[in-house]
Amino acid sequence: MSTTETTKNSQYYIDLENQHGAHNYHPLPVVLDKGEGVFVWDVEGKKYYDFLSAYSAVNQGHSHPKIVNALIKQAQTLTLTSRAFHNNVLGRYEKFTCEYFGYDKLLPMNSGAEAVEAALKICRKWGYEIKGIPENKGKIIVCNKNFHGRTTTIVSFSSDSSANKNFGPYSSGFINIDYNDLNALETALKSNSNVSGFLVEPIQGEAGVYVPDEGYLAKAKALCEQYNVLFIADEIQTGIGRTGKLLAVDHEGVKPDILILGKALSGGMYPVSAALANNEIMKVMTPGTHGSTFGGNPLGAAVAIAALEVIRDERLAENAEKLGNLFRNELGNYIETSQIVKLIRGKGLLNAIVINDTQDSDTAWNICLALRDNGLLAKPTHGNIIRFAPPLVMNEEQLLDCISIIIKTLKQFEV
Ligand code: IF1
Repeated sequence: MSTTETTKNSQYYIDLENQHGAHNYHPLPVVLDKGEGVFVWDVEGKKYYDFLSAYSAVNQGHSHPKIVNALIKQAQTLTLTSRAFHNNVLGRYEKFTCEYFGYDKLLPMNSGAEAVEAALKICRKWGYEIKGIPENKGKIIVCNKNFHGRTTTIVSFSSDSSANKNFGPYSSGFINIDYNDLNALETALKSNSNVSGFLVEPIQGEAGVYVPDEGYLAKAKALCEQYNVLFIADEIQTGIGRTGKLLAVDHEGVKPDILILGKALSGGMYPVSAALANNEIMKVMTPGTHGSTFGGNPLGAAVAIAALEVIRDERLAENAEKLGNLFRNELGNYIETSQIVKLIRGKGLLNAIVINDTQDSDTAWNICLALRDNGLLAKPTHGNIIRFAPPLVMNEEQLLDCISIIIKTLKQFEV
């Protein structure tokens, strides 16, 4: 039966995905067809506040005009050359981004996982060629409850069985320790002389927005220096203004040896990611050691320059700091008397509430369905935790409106 344009409602599109798409996600039942700033609209024309920001990829707001214009202009000129030849945008992007974050060199990739994989390869090669670790004996320390992407090597060191079950045999060369545990890190460093790096999220996003103790990142970096190990910060979700500073590590003044960026590096406009490091580390990456068809393409490079300029010029990190404090204070007041919410945690505009129910309960999911009905989109992470991460362009009036929607919705679930 052919459907006319008017009858193509949400269910039509959900059915299409269900029939023709792999079922590797369980999305909230809402079908979006427009985004602008902090708002998205569904195919029935209903307007929502976006409180997920595509997992912190849309920090600059949906379809930011400056980034859209950069995309259109470059798309009409030159989109892809491969790295077989130079182009007139990549070098400008590399210079701008290296100066913006304070590094000598940038290795351009596309998805976050690709940038993580590139960082792992840089770290391993540095371990063998600079630190002098015997070849193929290198180890990289990672944290339990990590999330760094979905490749077979990355899921090899995931502690989440749903992320790696039946994807073996697993890559070796990783040591798992508990997050936010400096003794565990020092013990691992003391008892393994072949460690080349420590890969860590400054805040564990997927695990449920776990903010480590104050000083954890600085002391971890100091331990890495003491044992001549590279401190690798995965700022794909926490970076680019999300936590109230340009980078989450900036809250502790920590300078990673390798910085990994993605998501909002392009403002959610195009897959752009990167690994940044100084010359004494990045020099191990010589011609033929790494690459990618789209890595460093002029379209992504032009978009990324515009996306970073928006973060800088609109002072979005500062806005995230201010609005994040307001968000936690206002919700914190409500939570003091709530039976359904245990706590709120986060930094800047990366926050989460823990629902007072078991991990396998569907309460958090049902709360997100009710939030959707009340005009705000969010999604649970790991059972009973709901992540709240609006675009950083939100203003105080909009945030207060969202807070009232969230509290009104939570009250529907109070016992
Ligand atoms: C999914 C999670 C968030 C990331 C960090 C690397 C990557 C991510 C800290 C890989 C990606 C995305 C992936 C997406 C959902 C989302 C996610 F739930 F998976 F864990 F945000 F928390 N490092 N996170 O957060 O970047 O390859 O995706 O570009 O896979 O379901 P990517």
